[in-house]
Amino acid sequence: MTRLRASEYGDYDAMVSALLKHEFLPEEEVMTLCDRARGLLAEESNVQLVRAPVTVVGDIHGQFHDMMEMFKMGGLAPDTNYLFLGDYVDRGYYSVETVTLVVALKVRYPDRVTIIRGNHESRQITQVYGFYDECMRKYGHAGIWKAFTDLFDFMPLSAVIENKIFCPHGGLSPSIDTLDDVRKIDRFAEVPHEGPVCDLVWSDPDDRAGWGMSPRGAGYTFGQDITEQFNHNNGLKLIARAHQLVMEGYLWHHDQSLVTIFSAPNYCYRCGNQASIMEVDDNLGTSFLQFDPAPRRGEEQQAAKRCPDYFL
Ligand SMILES: [Mn+2]
Repeated sequence: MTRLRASEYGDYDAMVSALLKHEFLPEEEVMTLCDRARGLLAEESNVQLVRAPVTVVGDIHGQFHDMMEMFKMGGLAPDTNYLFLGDYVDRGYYSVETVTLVVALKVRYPDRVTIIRGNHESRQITQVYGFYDECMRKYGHAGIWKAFTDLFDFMPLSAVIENKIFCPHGGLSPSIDTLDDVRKIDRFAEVPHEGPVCDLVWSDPDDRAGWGMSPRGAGYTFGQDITEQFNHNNGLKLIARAHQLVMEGYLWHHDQSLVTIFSAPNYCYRCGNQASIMEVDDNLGTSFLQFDPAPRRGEEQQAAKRCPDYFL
């Protein structure tokens, strides 16, 4: 693994501190950060092994101030280990600040912070749902968007906590029976329109058994039988995933063999939901910390009536 030189830790400490204070990061520093992160992520597995204890975070979607509320509750790296399940960008007004901080935490604390790819960590989706426009607005050209979306290709597709809790952004795939099937994928590319990578970031659990068509138009729905078979085949106790708005911030499915975690409170500044993060202790016990949004500020105050669909 490419390690920071001792002198560089100080640089990244300063960068993390500045980002936590919501200071603007100059373009050259963002570029350097993305370069460094790419080197780190390139070495990681498609199923990145994570040690307990760890706190698992679902979708954030550019709600930077709410992420600060989350850190107040959950603690900050390196005191708290974090696993972020993707969807850092789009929808909210602070995708740039959010993804920059998450990546900076990864670079500063590579063994304590794990980041995986969500369906929004994609060139195509970010051009429609806000991140591209925000980069243009904040940096004046598409270079920062290109640097981040190039980095997204290197993010792991999933993580596994102590080989017992499997964590993709979305869900399972009919093309994947085992964790080794995931490990064999060549992931270093844009999220495709179909196939196992697409399914890992797009699929959802469902009350109906078996595989179903997804109303999202990408990935599949899968029933309790699929989840239980997958967990049994792979010696897993749980699948923990994000990707769906759930009003309490977390929701158990499939007789507690799968859980959804959603970490964007009052999603899109209008959904009225609580958010949560999941703490996994040394014995792989799980507990949920729920949190409400930070007070609205700036553009957030004009945010009502946006977000006509919540599928993405
Ligand atoms: Mn998603």
